[in-house]
Amino acid sequence: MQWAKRLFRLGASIVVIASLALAIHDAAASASEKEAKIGFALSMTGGAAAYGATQKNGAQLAIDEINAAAGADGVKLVPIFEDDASTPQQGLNVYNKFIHADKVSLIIGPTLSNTAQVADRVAQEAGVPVLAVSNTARGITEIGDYIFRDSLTEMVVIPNTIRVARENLGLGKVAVFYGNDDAFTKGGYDAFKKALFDAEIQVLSEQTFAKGDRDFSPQLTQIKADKPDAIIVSALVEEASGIVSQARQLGIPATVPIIGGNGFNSPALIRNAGEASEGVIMGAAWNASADNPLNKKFVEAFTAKYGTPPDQFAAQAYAGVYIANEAIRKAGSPDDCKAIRDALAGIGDFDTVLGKFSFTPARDADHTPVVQVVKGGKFVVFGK
Ligand code: 1QQ
Repeated sequence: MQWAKRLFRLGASIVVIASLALAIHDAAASASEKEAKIGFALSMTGGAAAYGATQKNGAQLAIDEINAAAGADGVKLVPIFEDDASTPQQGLNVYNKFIHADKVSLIIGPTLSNTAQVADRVAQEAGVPVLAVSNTARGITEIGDYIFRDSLTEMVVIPNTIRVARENLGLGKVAVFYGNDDAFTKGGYDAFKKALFDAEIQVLSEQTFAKGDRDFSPQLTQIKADKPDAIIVSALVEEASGIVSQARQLGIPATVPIIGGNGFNSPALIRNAGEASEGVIMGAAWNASADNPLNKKFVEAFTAKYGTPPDQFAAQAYAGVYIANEAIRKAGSPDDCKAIRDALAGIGDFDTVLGKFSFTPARDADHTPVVQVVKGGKFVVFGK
């Protein structure tokens, strides 16, 4: 018995010593390995959660691919995912954690422009570069020279949407419906208003709603009475889904198309509004059918990994990680924020799933927009 006990204790000590030695070895190895911490502030809860979930999947896929290909002397990307809860306050908390506790090299996010407007200021002040992958409102990159985005702005996408809609539908007069308490929905409204004016399309009436509204029937009843050729809507997907469903329930016929902005680019619109979403048109930065080899590979890999095809938000997040990785590699030192910022500014003609990618001198995205329509429960390219 005594012998057995001693033998057991001896065995246990050997295990402890061996695991200590292993731990020391691991620490030494990781100290010599190059790592770049990237903070992801994405909406996992709240009104923008439908966008955040797919952004996270797109980002994770890119990180897995990059790290698998990095090799022994390559830089490993270490993602830190946090929920910005779709609110400016939580976005700010997450940014402060990334900057002061995690000491990240770069931040990707936040999901909403409304959050970016507040949170990006602390990153700019701290000199930590930010790459937005879904902010489309005006005034985001103007916050400062550390703020970049790979998401096309509504000021670029919407004039194209209106032009294509007019050419294909012959719009003469429309009603406009928008959220008046969010940076993105208000910015989208401004962009629509200007594009409609430039295209000489008459605006019969303007209606507003607020975040979290569920009943849109008073405004839609007014819109129905105006008899527009189309309804222009600037909304995030939760409210957009309610507006689309209720418009058809109130008897506004499918011959009066609903035309939306970037908020409509989530499959959640089709899930929530079902049949009523058929024929809804929206401007986008990307469509799944885009015929470039990187995009085909991405759509296949994403579908295989998650069992569902990617949406535009997944594509922009995936492209964002590759753009960030390119800048980190070019910077030469994975935790030098200033060098990473400068390398980001120098990115041009870079192959991505969004096509050849360059930043404008104002650090915005610069590539061709598309127009999508919901057909057979899918987003397909609209127009000639
Ligand atoms: C913004 C947007 C949203 C639709 C992103 C999810 O474009 O907030 O700028």
